[in-house]
Amino acid sequence: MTAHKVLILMGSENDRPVMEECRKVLADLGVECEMRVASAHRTPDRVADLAGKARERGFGVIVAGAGLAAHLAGAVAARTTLPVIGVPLDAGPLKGLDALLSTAQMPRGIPVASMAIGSHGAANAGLFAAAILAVGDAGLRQKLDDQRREMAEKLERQDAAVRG
Ligand code: RP5
Repeated sequence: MTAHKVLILMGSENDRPVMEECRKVLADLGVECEMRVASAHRTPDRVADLAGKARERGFGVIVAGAGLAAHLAGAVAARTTLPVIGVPLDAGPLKGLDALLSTAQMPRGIPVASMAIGSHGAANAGLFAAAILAVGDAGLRQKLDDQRREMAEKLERQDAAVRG
């Protein structure tokens, strides 16, 4: 069975406004997703349960957004071989650098893909999740190609306006 859904996890409801960017991107592409709050250190059993059962529940990719050095993406990846995309969030004095390092610097053996800090990373996590699912879904691939073309056309119009 081809898995088409994306599970979006976040460490706190306070992460939600940024992680909604991921959900919006996936909704625009018609990709079904489920969003849940689960913390690597405050609700580790929930994280383990969600990650461990994700494949059998039909998810093909997991996106994990967290701030500070909460290492949610790594904790999720420890429980599944589904692709895990981490979104480091700005939630403290280090402005997300702590979360970036805890996501990007995973030790060999348990990989996570790290996006940029904050809303650009959350949106790109949605696009990257869609790109992974599109490997086995020609319709989704076409939607991603169409988006890229529209983006380029918009820049061409901007260039024409600037050129005068
Ligand atoms: C992390 O700690 C969460 O992902 C959040 O970004 C950060 C702070 O959590 P709250 O105190 O806002 O719940 O686990």
